[in-house]
Amino acid sequence: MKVSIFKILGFVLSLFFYHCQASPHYKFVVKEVPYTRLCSTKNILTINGQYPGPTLYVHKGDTIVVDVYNRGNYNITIHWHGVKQPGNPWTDGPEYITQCPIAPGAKFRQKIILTTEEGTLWWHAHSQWLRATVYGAMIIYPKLGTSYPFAKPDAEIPILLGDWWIQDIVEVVDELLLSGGEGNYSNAFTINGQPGDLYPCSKQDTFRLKVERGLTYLLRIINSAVQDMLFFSIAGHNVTLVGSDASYLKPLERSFFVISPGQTFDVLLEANQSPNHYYMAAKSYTVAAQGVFDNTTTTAIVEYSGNYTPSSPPLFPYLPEFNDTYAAANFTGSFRSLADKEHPIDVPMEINTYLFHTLSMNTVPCPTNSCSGPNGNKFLASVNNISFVNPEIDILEAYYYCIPGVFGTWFPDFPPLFYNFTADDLPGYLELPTLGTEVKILEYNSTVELVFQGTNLFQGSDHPMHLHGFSFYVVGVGLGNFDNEIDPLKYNLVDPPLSNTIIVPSNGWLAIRFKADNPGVWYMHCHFDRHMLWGMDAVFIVKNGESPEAKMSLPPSDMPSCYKAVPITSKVANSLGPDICPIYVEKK
Ligand SMILES: *[C@@H]1O[C@H](CO)[C@@H](O)[C@H](O)[C@H]1NC(C)=O
Ligand SMILES: *[C@@H]1O[C@H](CO)[C@@H](O)[C@H](O)[C@H]1NC(C)=O
Ligand SMILES: *[C@@H]1O[C@H](CO)[C@@H](O)[C@H](O)[C@H]1NC(C)=O
Ligand SMILES: *[C@@H]1O[C@H](CO)[C@@H](O)[C@H](O)[C@H]1NC(C)=O
Ligand SMILES: *[C@@H]1O[C@H](CO)[C@@H](O)[C@H](O)[C@H]1NC(C)=O
Ligand SMILES: *[C@@H]1O[C@H](CO)[C@@H](O)[C@H](O)[C@H]1NC(C)=O
Ligand SMILES: *[C@@H]1O[C@H](CO)[C@@H](O)[C@H](O)[C@H]1NC(C)=O
Ligand SMILES: *[C@@H]1O[C@H](CO)[C@@H](O)[C@H](O)[C@H]1NC(C)=O
Ligand SMILES: *[C@@H]1O[C@H](CO)[C@@H](O)[C@H](O)[C@H]1NC(C)=O
Ligand SMILES: [Cu+2]
Repeated sequence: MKVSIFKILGFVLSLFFYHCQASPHYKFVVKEVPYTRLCSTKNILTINGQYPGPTLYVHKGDTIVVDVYNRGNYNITIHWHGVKQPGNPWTDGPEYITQCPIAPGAKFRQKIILTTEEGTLWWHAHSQWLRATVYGAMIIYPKLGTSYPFAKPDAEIPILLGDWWIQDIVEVVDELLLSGGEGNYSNAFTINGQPGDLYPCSKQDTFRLKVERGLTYLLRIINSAVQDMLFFSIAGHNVTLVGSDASYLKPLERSFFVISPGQTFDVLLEANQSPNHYYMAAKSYTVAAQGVFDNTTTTAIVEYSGNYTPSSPPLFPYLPEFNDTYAAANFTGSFRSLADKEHPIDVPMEINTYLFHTLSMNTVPCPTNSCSGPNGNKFLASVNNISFVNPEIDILEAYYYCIPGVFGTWFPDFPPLFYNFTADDLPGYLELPTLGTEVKILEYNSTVELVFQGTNLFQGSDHPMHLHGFSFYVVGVGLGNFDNEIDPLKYNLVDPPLSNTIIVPSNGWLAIRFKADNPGVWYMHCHFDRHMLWGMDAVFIVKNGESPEAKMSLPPSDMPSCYKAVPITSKVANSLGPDICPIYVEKK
């Protein structure tokens, strides 16, 4: 058999092009697989059988395609956390916001459009709490031919912080909904899926990071826990934060840090200590330190190579007290953008849309005080006193096809009532929220300043707020009530960090700015899944602009739809008005 030289050359060339083509393609098969942790085995949902799920490796500016096959028994959606997806809310993922869930047996081809993001992001399920096991890292390298704004690290390691529940996660949520209380807490935290040495039946599988003295490691750290902010530290070593949420920062050297669910950090670890075994450890940061919470500690081991007798057990790092708000706020408040020639910032300076959102915990009465929340009441949560209720048809579909009666457009710019938001003794009647499915409509290109104000209703709490479709500049943060006269004078408009998830401090405020230049439907929510489930979420609709680039793309052909579930009586008659509906299309 003769094989022509051209065929061989062609094969070599095709390999070459396979590796540098701009549109990598991934296959995600959602399926149930048994996993054993903490001495007990349960079936968990995974992608391709992996827990944590597969890492996506991409370059800045890539567009990638992921075919998601749902071979599990639950409705599911997948979200690409921190990817702005310009004009393409269709494959963003949050259930009942931009799509109906992918039903068991169904498939959805999701396009992920990267633009300015560079560093670390992640992907996770965005339906119920399925992200407890369905999550993975997304590593975004600089464009080919460009480099990091720091010396090239010798190796890069994803560090996914997560949690483990002995109970089935769907049962946890069902129980929580039924009882109206807080439900169960996680039983362990994990590093790369492993609880570590301090838990039963876990020691043999503890994650080990082998290092060589003199080398520098880029840790790509993601907090994928369902419910907890985490303190993190490595014994004997300071680490240097150089990026967060796929945007570079001025280097920040610390002996420990705090990371909220949804946040991602790029951290340099220099292996510059005497060869030994050192624990890396994480535990909860929570202001509810007297209440119930997962107070366990997860560990992994940093192991130097070479001949030596390691300390046994490995050296343990200092971690602050569970409720050390000062330590947490000091760290988060110290982030600064690089803001240099190669990484210029673009903070909106002229604001035309001012928004003020109160973030509150709420309670509502239950018949015969039968719920397991405080005083037999049921827990809810709200933004501007509206506890968000998921619609049956997703908002994007209702918006695009002008389906009436799905959502209202009256999400308020300001809370209905101004009171001392952070007072110690707020009257109980204020804890009752309004239920609603309201959106805030933004004109294309509007410049938005949004101040989050944490309230002390029921109990103050930190809230890691996450916005889909945008990165925003964090221009100010403080404790107590926001002062409209004084606080804006102290804004950082020079080198504010660019984020997609940020901790609004307990009984404090935080101000962000962004330009609404991404047409579509974009979810905003607390990244504690409990708070999100209770209604601490809201939706922005950014209208189409004039030019073709300023318009939403067309829906994908295999878009999971809830449309058929609801009979449409009138074709176009809609309560939203033609000004809001971008296109009138009759759905087939
Ligand atoms: C799955 O999603 C469909 C479409 O929204 C919905 O009708 C159905 O009730 C969901 N099933 C479950 C178990 O949530
Ligand atoms: C919480 O989890 C435990 C097992 O870990 C289980 O026995 C219990 O029923 C669960 N629910 C509640 C409300 O505690
Ligand atoms: C580690 O960083 C802290 C600041 O967070 C500094 O005070 C300390 O000296 C540093 N330690 C080492 C060993 O460099
Ligand atoms: C964690 O909480 C349990 C009971 O809730 C308590 O017995 C234990 O001492 C706590 N552990 C730590 C490390 O605080
Ligand atoms: C942390 O909790 C302890 C009790 O567990 C309490 O004494 C202390 O005041 C709390 N600290 C803060 C900063 O709230
Ligand atoms: C953090 O703490 C240091 C040392 O106490 C202080 O100088 C700095 O201003 C604090 N930064 C923030 C943002 O709180
Ligand atoms: C609001 O409440 C806080 C906490 O109790 C208190 O320190 C502050 O003085 C109050 N502010 C006003 C304007 O009453
Ligand atoms: C929220 O709305 C409910 C219902 O209208 C009202 O009873 C409650 O006082 C409001 N609370 C606040 C903080 O605005
Ligand atoms: C939106 O803003 C961009 C950048 O500032 C500008 O180039 C563009 O013309 C604006 N478009 C509209 C419709 O205002
Ligand atoms: Cu929250």
